[in-house]
Amino acid sequence: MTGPDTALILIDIQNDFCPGGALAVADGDAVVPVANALIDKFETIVLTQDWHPADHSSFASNHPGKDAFSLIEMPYGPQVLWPPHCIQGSEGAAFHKDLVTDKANLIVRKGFRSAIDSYSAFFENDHETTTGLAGYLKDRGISKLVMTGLATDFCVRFSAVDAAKLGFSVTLAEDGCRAIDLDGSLDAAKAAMREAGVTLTTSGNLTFG
Ligand code: VGL
Ligand code: ZN
Repeated sequence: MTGPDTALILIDIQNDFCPGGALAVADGDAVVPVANALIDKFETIVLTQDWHPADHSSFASNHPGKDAFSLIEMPYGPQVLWPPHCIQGSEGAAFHKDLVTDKANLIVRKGFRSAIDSYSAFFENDHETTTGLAGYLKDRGISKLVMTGLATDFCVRFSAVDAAKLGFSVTLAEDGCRAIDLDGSLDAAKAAMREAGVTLTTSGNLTFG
């Protein structure tokens, strides 16, 4: 069991990112047993849940003439357009049925404002609007984070990098992650995480101290 200064953050382990989902990540459901095994080792567990209104500006369907996986410029910077996914209250937005969610202390929903996406669990895509998660963790005396989930190159990447920038010690369990991998985005994500000081390892190699 880890100490009270450490939390497990499980990113977006939701139906739409698993095989058969609207934005399926190859082998996405393979992360579920890895996440469940980790849950037993932590006192503090936070789940994130991608949670979009149907008119969300990250959906290609809300930009006539634009294709999914193309890039547009938003007031806050470049944004990939996605197939509609994780619509609030839908089955696609629900956590994978085998994920053990009962032990979660907090569920952080993100991407709920139509005008702005939120990959990171800490800041929306303008990199300024906070979700409040850092305050929650700091108030509880948590300084170390273990992260895993979906997708490595988007929500996991930005959550891990933001957490490291905020001063948390961040370890990524790579076997509990799967990537979308658009145009080299997985390699870019790994480089960005390493650059930010995130430790990349596997769940079997985590050292708890
Ligand atoms: C994600 C794209 C759009 C993710 C969420 O969880 O990585 N990716 N929304
Ligand atoms: Zn999303």
